[in-house]
Amino acid sequence: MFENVARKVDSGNRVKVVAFGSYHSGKTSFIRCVNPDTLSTEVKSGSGTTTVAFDLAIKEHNGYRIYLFGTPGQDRFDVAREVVAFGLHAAIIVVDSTRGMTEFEKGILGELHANRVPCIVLANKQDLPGASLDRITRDAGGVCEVLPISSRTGQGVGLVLDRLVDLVRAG
Ligand SMILES: Nc1nc2c(ncn2[C@@H]2O[C@H](COP(=O)(O)OP(=O)(O)O)[C@@H](O)[C@H]2O)c(=O)[nH]1
Ligand SMILES: [Mg+2]
Repeated sequence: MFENVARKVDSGNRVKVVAFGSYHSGKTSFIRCVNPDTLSTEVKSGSGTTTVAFDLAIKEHNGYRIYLFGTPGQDRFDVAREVVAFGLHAAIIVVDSTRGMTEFEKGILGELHANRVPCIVLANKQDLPGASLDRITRDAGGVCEVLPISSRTGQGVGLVLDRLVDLVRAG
């Protein structure tokens, strides 16, 4: 899925970041936390809502213009994920820290790592009892940085943007 990775930033300092993660890990919430004006495509599903295309937040940060895309987490949307991921500079994997990394999330992390895509794992939902940062760090297997966040309270979100810019700058 990651054959088309952008290694350079254009003259407008535009950076494409794509958020992955299983169903209900908090991708849409994180992207809304970055920019509350986020455009989303959600439909009613069961007792809640689910993303059927992608979310997009645009955020100026440290001299860069970050385009943050969210992908649908369900298995059957693999083609949509591939389309949204095209030409990305960096990726984040949003994980629900109360359930640990899913096999799907571990698979995406492995694929990102194999293709040398700069990546951060976000241990989301740190505000909930039962959230474990250690477990997510173990699950990630030391292949990339793991940052604790809460998309509900906003904890850690600014640092994620700092680190993404650092990763892209480092190439
Ligand atoms: N307590 C808590 N709930 C969260 C957090 N992030 C997301 N949620 C909730 O988890 C559910 C799924 O979130 P959503 O952003 O739609 O997940 P997505 O399927 O990955 O886009 C929603 O009910 C959110 O309100 C968080 O950091 N803390
Ligand atoms: Mg969503």
